Amino acid sequence: MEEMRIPIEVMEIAEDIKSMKIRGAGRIARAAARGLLIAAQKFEGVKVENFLEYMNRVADVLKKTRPTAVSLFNAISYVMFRMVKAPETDVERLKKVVIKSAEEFIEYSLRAVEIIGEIGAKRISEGDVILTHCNSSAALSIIKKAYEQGKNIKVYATETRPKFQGHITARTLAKAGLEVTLIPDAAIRLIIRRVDKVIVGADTVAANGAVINKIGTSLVALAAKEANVNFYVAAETYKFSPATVIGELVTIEERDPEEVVPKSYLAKYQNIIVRNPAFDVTPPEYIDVIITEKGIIPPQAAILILEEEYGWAIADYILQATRAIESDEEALLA
Ligand code: RUB
Repeated sequence: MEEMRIPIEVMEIAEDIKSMKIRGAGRIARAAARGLLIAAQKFEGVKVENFLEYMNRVADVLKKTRPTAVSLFNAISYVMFRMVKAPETDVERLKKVVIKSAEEFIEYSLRAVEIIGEIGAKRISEGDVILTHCNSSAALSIIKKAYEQGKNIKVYATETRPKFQGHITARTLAKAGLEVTLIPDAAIRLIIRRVDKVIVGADTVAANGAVINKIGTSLVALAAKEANVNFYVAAETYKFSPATVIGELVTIEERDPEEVVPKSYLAKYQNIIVRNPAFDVTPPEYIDVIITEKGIIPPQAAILILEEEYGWAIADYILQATRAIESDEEALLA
């Protein structure tokens, strides 16, 4: 039988994530869940094995869009794990499992951002000056909530080169009524002296509490540490990476140099190398707390969140590693 083609709507979601039309770790995760949902709805056929093979192909396409935000992979495994473990033996019922799981994930994710706002706003005091980098829905949820509670706060938003996500942040906050000042990234060390708190989002939180976020975040953290300014990270628990528990490193996305300089520049100066890493790693020593929907934790407690939320995934990785060792040993003995 001919392979069922991946629906155009799913390919469009994948393309929108790649091109950053859909961006930000939370949005990417919800878009991937929506992609799986649409794929399940559109499947035509009655054979379970065909459905599973097709859903795995869809998951692979979505996983290949951007490499750094673990939220993407966690959203996909949330849905796919439930599909694989479901006792259902007919396609229509399996489709329902996928649709329900994807809806559950999306709902959970939106709620988590709201709860982070509620919890994080308690850490914001009247008169605070806050600096944020890039554009994080979780970080903005805290800032907006504190403002809605009547706290008189001001915000510095970094431009966030080369893609200028800071402009989205500035516009969002200004629209909500806040006083916001947009600054070039290079002004961070000068401005930090006027700042009380830094709040940023996360693409991935590693098992040791290191936070991977938009390029430049670790420089903000460095400046904050030097100036004794609190550094908060707002991150839903699906941004914690179970693979880092077994030693996997987080891939830092390197994007097209054309986002940094125009094509004509690259053509003219062919002997100049232009690099465009999209994320960096902020070590746990630079982070005061991580604000999650399950509460506020020190970065060193990331492993506890991972054990609680992703114990099953970690156990699975360890099982795979054990099997690999055993099969190596068997090969040696043979
Ligand atoms: C976005 C970015 C954001 C995190 C968190 O990078 O680094 O800070 O994804 O965002 P990009 P959120 O623009 O390259 O996707 O809190 O909205 O999930």
